[in-house]
Amino acid sequence: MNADDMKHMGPGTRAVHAGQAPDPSTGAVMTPIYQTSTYAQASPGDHKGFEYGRVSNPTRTALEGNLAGLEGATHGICFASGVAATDAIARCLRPGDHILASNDLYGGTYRLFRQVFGPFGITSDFVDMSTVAGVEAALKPETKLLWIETPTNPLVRVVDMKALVDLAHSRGIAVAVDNTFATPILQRPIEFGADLVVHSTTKYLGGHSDVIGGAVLTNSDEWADKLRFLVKSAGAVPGPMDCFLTLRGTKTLDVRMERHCSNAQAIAEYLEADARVGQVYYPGLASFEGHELAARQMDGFGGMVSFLLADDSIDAAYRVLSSTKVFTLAESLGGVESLMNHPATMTHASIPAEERRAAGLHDALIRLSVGIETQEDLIRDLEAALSKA
Ligand code: P1T
Repeated sequence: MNADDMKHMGPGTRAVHAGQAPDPSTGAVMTPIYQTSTYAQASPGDHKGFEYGRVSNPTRTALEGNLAGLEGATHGICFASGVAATDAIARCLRPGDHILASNDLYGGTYRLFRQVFGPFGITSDFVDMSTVAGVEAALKPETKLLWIETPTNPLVRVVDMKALVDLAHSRGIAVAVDNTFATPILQRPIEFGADLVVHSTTKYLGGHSDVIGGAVLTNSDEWADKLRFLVKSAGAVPGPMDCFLTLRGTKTLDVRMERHCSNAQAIAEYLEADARVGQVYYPGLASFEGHELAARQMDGFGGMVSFLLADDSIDAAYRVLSSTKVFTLAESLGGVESLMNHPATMTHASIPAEERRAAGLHDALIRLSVGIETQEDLIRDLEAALSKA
């Protein structure tokens, strides 16, 4: 199937087939792991489209085509990690430029913008993106990039992509959406006008917690050229084995997301009904602020749930974080196995405590990445842990 055929296919078909065809030299149905650093040339410049492994690799090309197909993009560019993908986009800015990002976002993105790009004269601010007016007020004449996460990490706030894209484009500002939490099964930011879609493929796309990777998907030839130039020149590329593992992961993305969503919905409802639990953050709850917007712009509410205990002390949170048997206490998310995380000391520790708190991220917040295990086992595990709170 070519890219035109693929446009008419559903997400499950795209996940399995986009970017991949039987290997032309052997007919191998699954994309081989082209474990090579270089490619033979018949005479200088006479080659089969591949010259050197940093620039391109057929396993990587298949993954790039697959991810582009899933996001409805014409270009896919893969990186060694999610932060390497973010880094490449920020490298396209110039000293004096300004990034406006969500104040609830992955801590590593904050650290990259502030501590790595700040000293090069690229400034950044982090604001609540729940209202267009709030974002508009924070824009500066030098703002060149609007960085959206939706749902956000870790408070799963839902951001109105269409409204913010319209605002940014009216000022000539590029929009990047980190779609890691939603995945292209649940939301495709390009449909809302985003210029760039970013993924930590380490998460749901890989899906098995066994590989680190990142990707940028775009319909812009200009952005794709800039990013491919950076792939070649800065070299943060994923190896062929990692691309193969990620490609193996995306084949089951559609079915995995169904289970992540149904398990997360059941867990969020269970937690909301329990007196030992305080606020529950999940876009699938009718009581959640972003619920209606999520229902409009997403095809499901995702697998990430955060919550506070009614006793919102750190001690009580630590007791719960240390007493589960099915949920594993670990950073990361999006794998088949359920994980539990304490953002304040783990994934978001690089954001200064005052800024975290001002953004609504409580020190005792617990974040769940709900896996695909049997639902009753997950709920029993949480029940036992809550009894220790
Ligand atoms: O870990 P890496 O593949 O480099 O991806 C960075 C990244 C980018 N964007 C989002 C929304 C992310 O959540 C992450 C990584 N996040 C975690 C490790 C975490 O546990 O939140």
